[in-house]
Amino acid sequence: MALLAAIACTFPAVAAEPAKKPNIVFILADDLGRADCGFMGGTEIKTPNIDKLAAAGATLDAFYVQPVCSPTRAAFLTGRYPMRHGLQVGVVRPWAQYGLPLDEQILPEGLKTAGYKTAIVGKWHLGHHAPDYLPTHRGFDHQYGHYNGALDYFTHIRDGGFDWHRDDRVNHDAGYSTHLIAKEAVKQIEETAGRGPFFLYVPFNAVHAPHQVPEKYTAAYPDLKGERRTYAGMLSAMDEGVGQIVAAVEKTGVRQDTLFIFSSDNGGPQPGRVTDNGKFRAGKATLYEGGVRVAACVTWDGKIKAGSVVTEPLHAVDLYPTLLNLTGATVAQKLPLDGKDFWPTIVEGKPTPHADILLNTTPNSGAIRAGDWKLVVTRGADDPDNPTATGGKERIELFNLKDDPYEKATLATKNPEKVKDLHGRLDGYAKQAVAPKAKPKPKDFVTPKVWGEKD
Ligand SMILES: [Ca+2]
Repeated sequence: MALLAAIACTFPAVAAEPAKKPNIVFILADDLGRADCGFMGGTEIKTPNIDKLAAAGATLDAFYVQPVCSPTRAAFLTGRYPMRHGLQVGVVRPWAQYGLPLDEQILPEGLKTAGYKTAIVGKWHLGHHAPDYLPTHRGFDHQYGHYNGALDYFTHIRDGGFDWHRDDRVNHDAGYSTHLIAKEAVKQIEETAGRGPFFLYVPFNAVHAPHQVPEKYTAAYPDLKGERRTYAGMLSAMDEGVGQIVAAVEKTGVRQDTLFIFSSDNGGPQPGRVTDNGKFRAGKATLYEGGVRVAACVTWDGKIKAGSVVTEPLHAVDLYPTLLNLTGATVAQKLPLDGKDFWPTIVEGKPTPHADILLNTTPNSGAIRAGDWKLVVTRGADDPDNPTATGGKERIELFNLKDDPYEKATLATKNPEKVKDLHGRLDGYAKQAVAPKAKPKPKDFVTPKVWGEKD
């Protein structure tokens, strides 16, 4: 009896309380320079709210995304590299007759199986030519914002078509889109917090071109010039919105139960003129670090160590399995995943779960990172109007990112074995790619009055 009692004490009959499912707030900036926020070393532009959020959690120093907008969104929503979706070249342009393929089981669909309320507030950019491709048909309970990139921040028009929607129906809320997105995100938090777990995805169209902002935001930057000054104001406006979102989470009493993720969807365009990617090479639309290694942080009070820095390489595709595992979702992607659960890397300091990370593969280019080594191959320029054409002779660059993080000197000729290894891995991925879907604008294309709605 004494022995049984001892066993009973060691193994209590009452099961441990299951971990509480966190609310997830994912704030995605658009075309943000890697080094423009204070938490990534920026000094010119004031981002106190984003910095405060980052300081409360982990900064991701080697978080990789795709070189442009749509593919990064496809990657994190599916856990699969965009070359599997035909989205590896360019973005989903206004006239595109395709989107994120419908056989993908995307993140909000998985989270709903774990009891989550799901909302997208901001930019979709994954297809709007047919209703089945719109967010409310793809696992989002609620949608607010726009489908295209690069819309006018005040008129909400892109290429002559109106592009502002609520629950995938035209909406005429007036105002600066960064303000509208922040306001709606706050409203969503107020309405859902404390009523079960929620996933709130907030892809701001800030700080993407066209560079537009109410004048009061640029007043803080008298020393900056031209588009850089406007961009700084736009980032300040987005930072203010981030502050409002975090405040709403705190005010509703769910901060301890909320995981925040902040990232850019690609590196800064026009680095050195408009954006600042720090010392990292090049910017948006390239496979150099300035194009794909972005500003990012994750914060969850009490779970992720405040002030920590994760230097292990991770990729946007990892969010899918990481978040589904965290939330106990039971139904997920039926298709093979590229992403891996990075939670142990972030909270326990474990190494990256990846043997290698594909940065992209197209008929004209490709890049892959394995350990400290990175291979970049270029055969020609990726052209969304002719995405399956292959270019000329292949140029190969090999970098050791530990010794040369800014990709100044290729080591390809000195390390033929390493080139062979990485090129073999890259070719292995390339063989699995489906043809890029991008096409030129059809000559007879007529812009609808409202994007996503048939005239
Ligand atoms: Ca972008």
